[in-house]
Amino acid sequence: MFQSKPHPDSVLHSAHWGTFAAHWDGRDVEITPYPGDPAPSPILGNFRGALRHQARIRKPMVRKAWLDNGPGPQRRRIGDPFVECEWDTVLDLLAGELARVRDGFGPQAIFGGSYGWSSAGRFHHAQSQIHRFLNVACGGYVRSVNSYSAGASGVILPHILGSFEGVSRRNVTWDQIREHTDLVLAFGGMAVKNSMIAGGGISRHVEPGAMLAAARRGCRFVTVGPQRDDLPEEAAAEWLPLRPGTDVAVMLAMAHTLLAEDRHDRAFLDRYATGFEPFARYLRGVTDGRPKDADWAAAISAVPADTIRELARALVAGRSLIVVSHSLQRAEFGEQPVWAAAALAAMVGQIGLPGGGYNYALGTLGHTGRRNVAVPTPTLSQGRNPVEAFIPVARISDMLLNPGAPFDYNGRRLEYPDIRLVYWAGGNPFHHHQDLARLHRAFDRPETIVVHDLAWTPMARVADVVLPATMTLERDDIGAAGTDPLMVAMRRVAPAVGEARDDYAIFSDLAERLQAGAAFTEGRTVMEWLAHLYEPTRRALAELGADAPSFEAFWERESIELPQAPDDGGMLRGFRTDPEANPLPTPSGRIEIFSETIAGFGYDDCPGHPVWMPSTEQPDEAAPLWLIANQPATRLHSQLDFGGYSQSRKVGGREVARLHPDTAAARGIATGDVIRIFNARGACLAAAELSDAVMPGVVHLPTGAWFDPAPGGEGVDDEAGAFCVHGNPNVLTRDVGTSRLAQGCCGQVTVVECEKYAGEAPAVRAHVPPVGA
Ligand SMILES: Nc1nc2c(c(=O)[nH]1)N[C@H]1C(S)=C(S)[C@@H](COP(=O)(O)OP(=O)(O)OC[C@H]3O[C@@H](n4cnc5c(=O)[nH]c(N)nc54)[C@H](O)[C@@H]3O)O[C@H]1N2
Ligand SMILES: Nc1nc2c(c(=O)[nH]1)N[C@H]1C(S)=C(S)[C@@H](COP(=O)(O)OP(=O)(O)OC[C@H]3O[C@@H](n4cnc5c(=O)[nH]c(N)nc54)[C@H](O)[C@@H]3O)O[C@H]1N2
Ligand SMILES: [Mo]
Repeated sequence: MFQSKPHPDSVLHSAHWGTFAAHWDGRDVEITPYPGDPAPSPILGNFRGALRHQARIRKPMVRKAWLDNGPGPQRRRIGDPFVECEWDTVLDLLAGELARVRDGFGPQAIFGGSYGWSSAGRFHHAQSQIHRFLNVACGGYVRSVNSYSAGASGVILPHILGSFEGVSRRNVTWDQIREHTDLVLAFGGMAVKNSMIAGGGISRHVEPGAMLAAARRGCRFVTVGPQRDDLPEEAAAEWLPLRPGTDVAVMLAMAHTLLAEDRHDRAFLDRYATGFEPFARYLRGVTDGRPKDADWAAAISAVPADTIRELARALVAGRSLIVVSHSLQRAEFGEQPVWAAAALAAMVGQIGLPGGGYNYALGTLGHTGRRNVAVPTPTLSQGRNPVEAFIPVARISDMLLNPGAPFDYNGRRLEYPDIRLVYWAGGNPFHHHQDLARLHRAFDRPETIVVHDLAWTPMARVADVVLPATMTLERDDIGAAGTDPLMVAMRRVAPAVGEARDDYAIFSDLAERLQAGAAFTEGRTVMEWLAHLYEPTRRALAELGADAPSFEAFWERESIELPQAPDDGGMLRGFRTDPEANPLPTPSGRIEIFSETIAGFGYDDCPGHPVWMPSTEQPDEAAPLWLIANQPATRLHSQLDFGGYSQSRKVGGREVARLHPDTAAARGIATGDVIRIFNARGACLAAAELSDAVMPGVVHLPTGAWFDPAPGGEGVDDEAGAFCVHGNPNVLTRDVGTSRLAQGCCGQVTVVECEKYAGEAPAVRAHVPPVGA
């Protein structure tokens, strides 16, 4: 797939999935992974065939109906025709529309949350660019808070442990695990296809090697979850199949075992935690008459009771680490597994020890398990946003459908703003959001939708104004992440396709038309910006006495190594060492097993200590199977779905859904069959693959296949929901918040039925541009 030796004319570049050398021969790119990377990601293969793919947007385009009828609520459909526009014309039109909304309704009528991963470069980072533009030129915007990744954990961890970063990114490292850990108990696993990714770039994929070394030393890895391959072969792991959404029952039962057998660390709890007593009463069943013992949890989770008890004992028998992946909390009541695991780890008493305790989300991204960079990395200032209104990021359909309606969030009662204009750059809501039929209806409400993207994603196809953005390989930038030692001069590999322009160039020209040109550009060219963003890093390097080349020298060398902070366990180690001097930033300064603050909110869906609450959606006759809709192994989200590697893993152009041979046999399904996966919200087609790595009763369909409604262009029926012929699971997922506390997304699991598709399956046309393009 890759060239082993870089082409002599290749330049260094970087993506969220790895550092690489690239060479453009006028038709395609040759990619060579960074030589220092022990396990390069195959996702690099998605650059093959991508630059000049027909899915690229080549000209500014305006949706015909919007051009003809003007701004206003309207039916927007994926199959709508578009009209080409010259840059000057479209920028005049858009500047006029932005001014109309800003001056008529105020910036609180503009939704600029623009959630999405965009690309690795820190200057052309689309989120930074759009937020800076809206602040400088439009007086601000309605923003979104938290993420689809960590919607529930991002809100609950500050209440109970104090700092999200301190429990995820600056905690236990892979080096500590190699050396110290005896048992890693990973709820949701630590799939290496996930840790291949790190926002801003990743030069070395160390996880498989670290797991191999630890396993060889005798470290035991256990993955708990519906799929076996959430831990790699290197970990030589045990797999405990678990019914989706039932982890909390298992965690509580482990806690119960420690309590009943008096194996919990009472001295640790006394010194470092608060609120253990009410939790212990709940474990014993004093409050509800139901002890949370292993037999109770076995019936709920399908994990045998003896296994639960044995693992609980193993947790206190040596150095143990409890890991909870993001996936567990991307579900209804997703706050609970994050909190229950913290309570269990507090009872084990190893929080803050090398290689032990609790590391939230270790291995779900390449940001965790590493030392942090000791100097600041380049960041573009976004300016100040004076608009107060915001939404928890996954409440977008709720906001657009119910302007003025109240909602709860983290102890506050808020109101959805009334949005007239939606502006998106660097994200794909038809990838990231749930219940796409509902999202589709929600996008009928705004008066105008603007999108910058490099390709005709479904989001671009429902927009009114579509501006072609360059892709990362078509511009110069700096790649850096706070968790990677390599800072990369990302040099331009290929000329821009068609009339595509950098987001920065587009926003500069729009700002100029809105009398904010100089404030936006500060008079800098792209190269001057890169030098400007580089300077704080260079200064900090010089202060440390480290190698601190000038910008020109850095650009010439193409990369520099940044010094790393010590592997010191961060906040939790400091707390353990001296809890009086280094209290946790929680109200009590300790680990909160009971939170007065959360209890004070009075939410029945997130009470004052961790509790077991089954999802309100359970398999039934109409939808007897669990669907796992997780991160794809073949790309980052929906990015470059049309690229070489992603395409090579589809079957008949469709995404692959895995199911257990027994589940398949009961439905007469064989590997390679086109299947229809459906529930009350919609349906999608996928190519079946039988696999015993998936537990019976579960269908696994990763996200990222572009939403492709059935022929006729509509594909979204008010009655039948959305029908996607390509395999996007978000036509099936549920658009509800995790709880009133965090309002995170619940995209990870839902319930479905599936069947062999009868008749001729419609061809996938997801990557064919719309009429007029
Ligand atoms: N059912 C379900 N849904 C999920 C998840 C799940 O597990 N299950 N996971 C969720 C999670 S954790 C996340 S983070 C989200 C991810 O959701 P997103 O971040 O929205 O997904 P991406 O596909 O990364 O979208 C990035 C978009 O930016 C475009 N882009 C790239 N570079 C540039 C650029 O320089 N300029 C511009 N203008 N555009 C650019 C790409 O073409 C792409 O369309 O999805 C969430 N959705
Ligand atoms: N290749 C690739 N890697 C990625 C991404 C990508 O798009 N592609 N996205 C990145 C991003 S933005 C994020 S936020 C992270 C997300 O990281 P995660 O959310 O952790 O990743 P997922 O693959 O969605 O889920 C991991 C596993 O959890 C298991 N699981 C699902 N439900 C349950 C459950 O109820 N209980 C248990 N115990 N296990 C369950 C599934 O078997 C699944 O394979 O991944 C990152 N890594
Ligand atoms: Mo994410």
